[in-house]
Amino acid sequence: MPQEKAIATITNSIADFQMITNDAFLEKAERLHPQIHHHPVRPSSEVTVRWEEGAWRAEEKGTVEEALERRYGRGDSLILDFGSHYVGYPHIVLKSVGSPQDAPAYVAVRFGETPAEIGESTADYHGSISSSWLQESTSHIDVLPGEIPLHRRYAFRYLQITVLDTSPKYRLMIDDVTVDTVSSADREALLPCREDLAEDLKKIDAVGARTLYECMQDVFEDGPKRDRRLWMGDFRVQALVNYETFRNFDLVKRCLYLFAGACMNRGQVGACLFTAPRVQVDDTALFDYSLLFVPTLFEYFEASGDRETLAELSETAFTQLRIAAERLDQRGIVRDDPSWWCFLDWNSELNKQAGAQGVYIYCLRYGLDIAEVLGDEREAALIRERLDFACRSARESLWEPDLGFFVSGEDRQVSWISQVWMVLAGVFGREENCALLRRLKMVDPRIRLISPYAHHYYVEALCRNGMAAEITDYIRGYWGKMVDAGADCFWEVFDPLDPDASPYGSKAILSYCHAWSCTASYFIRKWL
Ligand code: RAM
Repeated sequence: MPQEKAIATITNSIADFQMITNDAFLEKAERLHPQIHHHPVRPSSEVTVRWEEGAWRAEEKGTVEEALERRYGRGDSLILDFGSHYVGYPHIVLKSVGSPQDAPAYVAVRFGETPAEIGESTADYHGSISSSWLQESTSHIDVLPGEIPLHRRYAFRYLQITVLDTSPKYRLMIDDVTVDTVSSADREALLPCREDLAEDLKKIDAVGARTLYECMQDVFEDGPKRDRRLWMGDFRVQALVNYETFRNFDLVKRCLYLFAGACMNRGQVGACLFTAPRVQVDDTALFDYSLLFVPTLFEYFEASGDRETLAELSETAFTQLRIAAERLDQRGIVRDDPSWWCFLDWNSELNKQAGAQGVYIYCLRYGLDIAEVLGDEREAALIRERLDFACRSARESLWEPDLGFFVSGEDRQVSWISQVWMVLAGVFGREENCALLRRLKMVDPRIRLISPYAHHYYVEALCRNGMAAEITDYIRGYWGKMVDAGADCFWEVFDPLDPDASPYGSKAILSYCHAWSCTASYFIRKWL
């Protein structure tokens, strides 16, 4: 695939962007600011990283004590392994030995969630998103003993320290290395998974729960390395896993209030939010992400029983459905366009029209649930009407009986994700849905699922259609393969057929602890 095709368009700032705030909602979100749990962690060994059999691998070199006894001069380097993935603030104290320190120590540090980020040259990075996400830093230390000044929070398992210079008269030693790890998830609160599960599934569940733990910070972050922010699509699936694991309802509630408290034009929920220096919705609108506020709100109510929040935020949910309805053409089909208007997945060849229609219908159903629970008959009637229209239109304009698939866009593309969302939308009944899912597997259309996020919705479609018996093998074959490849947390992108795939044109910039991939734990705990 040519490079330009592999790199996704990730900007779609809207020209007349405005932020619409609701101060009462933002104040509620502020009051729900989570407590952050701190745990100090030390490295567990020294490793070397090298390229072997087509991948960067870490190999044990010795103990941390041995590394701390060594003296380091210009050009020397060491790599410490913390034994698993952590998010936190590292403290690295250096001291000088030999003659008095007659020049600053000049050191570089690099952090890697995987050995690849240590092995690959960051100077060669030419990806489509900022290189500033690469976790490295250089600094001068004028007075030793002293700490390497690191102000950022890092997400990593591996830490490389390289001495760029000392002086001919003194050497460096490492006095102490710790990391103050942080998460708003209480690790004591993690519900145990079923005892009788097979060991490999327990391992997959543990990696999923760890992924969520690492991403639970001030908000549900998409990835603690990158983008470190609240994305609606990621948040929806994180909340689902959270209900089965840490059950931190307040963090979900906080994020719901943040999205509702800082909307885009006309009250549209933004694709993502920043929380510092102040709450700010990004100027990116994604059709599916805005809509996913609706199921996220309803599922929060189902899990927590918090009817007050459901009532207070219902108008925000209904607004998303109204705005989405405006995008329908006269046939009742979501209008397509060449920009990055809808997400669904990272497949750069994917046409989003049919998938978007599916998301719209799926979210209408949750909207109906909300209206019914609240006894809002007027809204319920309106949604029922929209539902009928959108389903009928999908059957008439997007269903291709000769192919046995839903088609998308002008070129009538058949993709995996279009079928998945149409099944989830319930455009047909269960029997037809099951037949469609079986046909999908058999025919295996070329436009396949790339991100763990898209794989989530495929597995969800199986579960909701009584095909949960098939998910065990699927979880093993997808999330299990990441574990086999050494994942401490699940990755942002994983395509078993193209292990080097990256939507940003580089593997070094990928997030290897990415929230939307933690949902194996949800399926294992809720559906197996
Ligand atoms: C990336 C992140 C995020 C995702 C968006 C669409 O920036 O991976 O998790 O939700 O894309």
